[in-house]
Amino acid sequence: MTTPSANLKINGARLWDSIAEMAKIGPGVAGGNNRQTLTDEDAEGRTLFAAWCRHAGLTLGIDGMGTMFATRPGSDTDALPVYVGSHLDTQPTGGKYDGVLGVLGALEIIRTLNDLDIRTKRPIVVTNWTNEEGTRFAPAMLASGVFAGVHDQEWAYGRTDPEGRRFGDELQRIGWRGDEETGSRSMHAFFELHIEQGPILEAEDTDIGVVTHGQGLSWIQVTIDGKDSHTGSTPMPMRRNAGLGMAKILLLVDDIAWSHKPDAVGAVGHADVYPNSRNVIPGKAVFTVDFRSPNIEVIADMERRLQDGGREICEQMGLSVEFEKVGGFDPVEFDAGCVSAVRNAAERLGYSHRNIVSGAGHDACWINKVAPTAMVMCPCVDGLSHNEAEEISPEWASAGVNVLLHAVVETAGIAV
Ligand code: HGY
Ligand code: MN
Ligand code: MN
Repeated sequence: MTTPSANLKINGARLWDSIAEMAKIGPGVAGGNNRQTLTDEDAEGRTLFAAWCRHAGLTLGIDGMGTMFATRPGSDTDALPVYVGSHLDTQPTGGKYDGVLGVLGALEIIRTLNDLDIRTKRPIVVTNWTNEEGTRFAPAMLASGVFAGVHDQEWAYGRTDPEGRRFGDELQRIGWRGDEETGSRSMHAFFELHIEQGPILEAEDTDIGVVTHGQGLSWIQVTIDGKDSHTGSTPMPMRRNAGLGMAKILLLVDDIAWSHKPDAVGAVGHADVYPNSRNVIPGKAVFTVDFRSPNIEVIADMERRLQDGGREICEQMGLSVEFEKVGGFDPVEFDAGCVSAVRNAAERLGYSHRNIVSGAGHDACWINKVAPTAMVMCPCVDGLSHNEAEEISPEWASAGVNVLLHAVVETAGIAV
């Protein structure tokens, strides 16, 4: 390992300008972004990112899931590359930094090494993973999951959005379905910078989160069937109200999560009732439960109690209910060597730092299965994310990318 000197720093103004430029693509309605995966806006963002990569002298490769790999050669052409990146797709009411900071921060590393004419031994590959968010096509981290061998690519192609459009067709439509076999690349290591999306770092006035673990996640889609009928003329005892069944199960989800405080969390962010008419008792309800915990036994307990309690609720109400696991991954422990490279970088650069467990899922959680992986986190204002008001400071952004730069350069080695 080569230790870069503490005065090796990025161009923070250039990074901030690039983030602002990308934020113009797929604007939201309240200052954030709506650049959902495989939409025309996603395609526009990819085109801008690809142009920046070419301008930085990088060679672009695209795999069968549309993931973008932009390579800067190293002096040792046989050495496995160091990969660094995140995702450019956003939530429908997403912020400007979730994922984007990690991709454009990785590009800023290249721009900085170019400015200083520093050659690394290992190649460096800047990466934009397709469909990290999983909001249009469940599950989250879909492309990195196929890359890591967790999902089958044909299964992923068949995932549909709320309008019934297939992932594979939409990838073809926007022209970003690559020829490369997904998962055929080998990595020496993978690093991802991401905003914390929680309140800890800001509350503790800490610059850097050294991510040692990622909590596990379980997405369970619940389908309740009752009977559509008139909201006015149907006597209460005769109703089979799927919407009411959903409401009772939402309360059960909250109770289950609280019963495992302080670490477990649970919520329902997606819910549809049918026919969704003001004067029709819903005959059907479909919603997704999102359970998370750093402890795999706790996740299993929450899943079991959801099903047992949900069946009991629906039986009492004359409703039928089905549960389908539509996403999930076990708690993750990141690579000790890569985590040390992140911690050494923060120390060398004089940034305050602390170990942290990632509350959100990230592509790094899957890539950790196929390569030594670690993450860097920076604070975000009020810990707010998946909200258009998501905000970070230029200083936090630069600190995060400086640490990422040092961890990547230390791991890639400097050619003499
Ligand atoms: O759901 C997650 O944790 C990530 O933001 N996709
Ligand atoms: Mn993200
Ligand atoms: Mn996100």
